[in-house]
Amino acid sequence: MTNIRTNFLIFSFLFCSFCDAQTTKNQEPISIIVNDWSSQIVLAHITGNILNSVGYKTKYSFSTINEQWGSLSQGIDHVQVEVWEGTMSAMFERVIKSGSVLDAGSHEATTREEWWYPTYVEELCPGLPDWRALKKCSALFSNDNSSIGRYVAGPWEKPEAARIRALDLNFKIDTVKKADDLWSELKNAITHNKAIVLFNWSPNWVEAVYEGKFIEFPEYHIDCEIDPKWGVNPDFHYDCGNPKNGFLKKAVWAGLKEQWPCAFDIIKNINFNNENISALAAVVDFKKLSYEQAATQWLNENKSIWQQWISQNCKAGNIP
Ligand code: TMO
Repeated sequence: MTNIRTNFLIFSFLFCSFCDAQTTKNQEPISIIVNDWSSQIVLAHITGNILNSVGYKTKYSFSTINEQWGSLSQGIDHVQVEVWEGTMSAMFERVIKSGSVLDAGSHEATTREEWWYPTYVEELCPGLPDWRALKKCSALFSNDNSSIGRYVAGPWEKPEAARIRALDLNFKIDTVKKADDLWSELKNAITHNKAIVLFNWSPNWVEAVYEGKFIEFPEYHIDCEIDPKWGVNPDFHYDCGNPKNGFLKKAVWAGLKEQWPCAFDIIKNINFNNENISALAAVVDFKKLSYEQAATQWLNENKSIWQQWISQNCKAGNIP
């Protein structure tokens, strides 16, 4: 009697804890990374809402682009919806190789991250967008009446100092703390018709609102980063610009595929083009809606698009 009872208890304990573990695992929130620029945050919220619509729990987790790879590799965070080639390819390729992170496919959008100016600056500094014009006009970009120009950099690591040295530009770097600081610098310069050159990227809200161009540095080539002899300066690396037509990818923690298979399918299908992303960023940075409002508005207006990203066997209530 005691034996049967004990066996039953052990059996039910094992059996139920197994069941619970399965459902609990599936119902754990999927952690979506949010970074510090608007389109990424809106896309993260769009992704979260789509995953919620089929029954998954989600949460948002702030991370810098440098710190995110550790938490994504360890399964502390699970989804990154905007992997930019220009700022992230080196780390991305490393975690893909290690097997801890999966490439969840590319968006249609192509990307560029580079020095940028509003078009009227061409009248002040003829020869732009060719980078050699900056050599003659550095004083125009000065903020302290010196001959040294000021480049306003974003809070994301780029080889700017190396480029300035390799191309022998008379410029100093002023690094702002957040994206909004770039935009207030830009608006201030435009208001006063003052020369400015700052970090910008595409797709972004700026191109939806202002006319401007990227500086054309010598065309990027991988050898520019690894062989000093390559390019206009035989002594230094980085005598070139950032890549043009860079990729924009999605990445997930490798375990996501087994733990939340429908989520994996959905994330692979998520796809935005340049216009979509630029418009979504403008809704926040120009029209001043919140990230969540921008996401909800897009979801309401584009049901036919995002519902196609959900495969038949993953419709609500039926998620494996
Ligand atoms: C990573 N970013 C899009 C801000 O250049």
